[in-house]
Amino acid sequence: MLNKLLTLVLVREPSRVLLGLKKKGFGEGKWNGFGGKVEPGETILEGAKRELLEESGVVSNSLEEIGLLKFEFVGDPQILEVHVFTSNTFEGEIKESDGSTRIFLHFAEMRPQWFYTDKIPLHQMWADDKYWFPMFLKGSKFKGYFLFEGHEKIVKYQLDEVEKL
Ligand code: 6U4
Ligand code: NA
Ligand code: NA
Repeated sequence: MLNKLLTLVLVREPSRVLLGLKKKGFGEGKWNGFGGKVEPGETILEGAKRELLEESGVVSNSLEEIGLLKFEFVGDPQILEVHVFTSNTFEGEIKESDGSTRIFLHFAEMRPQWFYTDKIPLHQMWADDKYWFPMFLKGSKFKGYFLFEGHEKIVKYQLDEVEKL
């Protein structure tokens, strides 16, 4: 069976990372980067750029691929292949939560918010993030495999810092 291709984009400044609270669907209730399924006819990079715009409101022309993560769930033959990108520039306005946009944001899939790099909400993120986020924060590239039982428990994993993906 073919892997399911997904993207994940982490916009960052030197001391902050932009995350979104997922309000519905896969990963509901968790903070994460922006991303989603790669659609037929688009490249993985195009998919990353599109999902970033749809979910956060900003455009990045400097996405750099920094991670490749494979996820398997006990009892499910499908492997999720998540291509992780980062960007340290963007254009446009982040759809952040303030009075004027609250009604609109009520219907949005993600609620964006900046987090200082020493205050990443790992306890409200996917369980694998605590392993690879430190690698991302220090500027390393990484490749990993995680086997989940349900959506919270990691049964086994392998994770390596790499020079090249
Ligand atoms: P639709 O069906 O359009 O609402 P779409 O936005 O295309 O969904 P979605 O939201 O299902 O796709 O994508 C899942 C997102 O979650 C992607 O950005 C990848 C990310 N993701 C999935 N498993 C993850 C995990 N274990 N750890 C992590 N991010 C994960 O940090
Ligand atoms: Na998504
Ligand atoms: Na999508």
